[in-house]
Amino acid sequence: MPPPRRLARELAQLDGATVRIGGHLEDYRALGGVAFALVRDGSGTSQVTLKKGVSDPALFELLSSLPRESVVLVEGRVQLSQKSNRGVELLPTTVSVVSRSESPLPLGIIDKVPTELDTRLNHRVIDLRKPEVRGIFELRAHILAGLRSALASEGFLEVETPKLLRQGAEGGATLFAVDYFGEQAYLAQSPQLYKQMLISSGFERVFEIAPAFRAEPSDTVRHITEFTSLDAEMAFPDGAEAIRALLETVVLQALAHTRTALGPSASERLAAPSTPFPRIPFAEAAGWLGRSGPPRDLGADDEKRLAEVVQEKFGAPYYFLTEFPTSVKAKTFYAERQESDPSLTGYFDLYHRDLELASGGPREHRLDRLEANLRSAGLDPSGFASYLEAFRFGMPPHGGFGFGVDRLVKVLAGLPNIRESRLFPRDRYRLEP
Ligand code: AMO
Repeated sequence: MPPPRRLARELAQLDGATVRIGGHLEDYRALGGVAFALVRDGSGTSQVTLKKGVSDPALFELLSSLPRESVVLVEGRVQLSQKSNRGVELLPTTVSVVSRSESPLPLGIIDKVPTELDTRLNHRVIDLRKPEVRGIFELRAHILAGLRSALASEGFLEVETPKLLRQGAEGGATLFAVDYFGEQAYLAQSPQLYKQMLISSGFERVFEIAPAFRAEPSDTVRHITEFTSLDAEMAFPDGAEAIRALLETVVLQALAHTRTALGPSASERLAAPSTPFPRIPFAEAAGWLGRSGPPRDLGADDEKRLAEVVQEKFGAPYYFLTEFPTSVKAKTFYAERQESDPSLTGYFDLYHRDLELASGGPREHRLDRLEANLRSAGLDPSGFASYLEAFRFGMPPHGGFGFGVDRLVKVLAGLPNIRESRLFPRDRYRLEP
């Protein structure tokens, strides 16, 4: 019986033991009378040390001829060693090749030469072997766990809604059509209609973390065609402010959870931002930007300028843009128009510098007004019969938000491009791997 396989991070506790390690052969270097092989597993890298006159000469031959990234199993004795960077090394007795890598590699794992993002994504399986790339997904997993536990502790029930739909919720231009047994169906752009319907079912507080699909033709560092949306919806919110306060709490708790999980290795980007985040009415922001005429949605240049002004005035990275004009949200038929001024909604966006992270607000829960909103968005209410049914038999006032998880990961990991926040991103030009 061979000894059990151990992970690189366990070796320091196993001085003197005979163990097996297994993983990718990251590097092999011969220096005079000694040679070092680095074997990487999911926990880190082990140093295998071969010594002339001590180790089997066949092992030098085998390891020196093996292409990098081949998978090997190495059996040997663990020895603590001041000379090794890791403080521990493995003195091998046998090496078996489990899977020989082809050579050359499409991209290097340990070479410091920068590789184009496109090349990295084309060979993503190899790219993901780099510890710093894998670290993004460890961070992502902590952020997701933090978001989940934040919402659960606020009394939200996690739900899953269908992703194959008969109608869109976020405008026709970004719908992906699917042939559904001869019928036209669409991939969900968001769980918007379903999270609202669950409020009518009496679920009170729900959230979902799931893929959302948008046929987004623009090739930017912040748009992808498949993203992860965190959606929350609550009954009887105490105005838009209660929804913003929830979003703020969720961001703070997710950051706190991630800091705790990562401990001392947590980066500065995870530090708690001061609260409350500034709340800036849309009209005021438009004024700062020197805009005149009817309100228009912000473009990328406006967002950049706005972020600079907010930085100057408040020194705050996170802020809310509030009270979106009804005309800017004309397509957002589910957004409630303000009672006191129907030219405004209670809708808001959460920004981190110039990047929109989330949108939300109070919903229209009155059937007649909702139908009117649908019509003014150019939509036929008869196409939304099952959604509208939820409003016919008693619908509580409600509200919530949609939060782009990949954008949050982009910010917190300091990534230049949102594509790097996903294992296998999808965009206008990329459908594999
Ligand atoms: P919205 O369309 O603003 O609102 O989307 C919510 C958040 O989702 C993220 N997002 C994207 N992330 C990456 N690539 C994309 N193509 C993309 N599109 C959107 C953004 C955005 O802020 N139903 C409403 C939410 C609500 O009212 O509850 C909605 O979907 O971070």
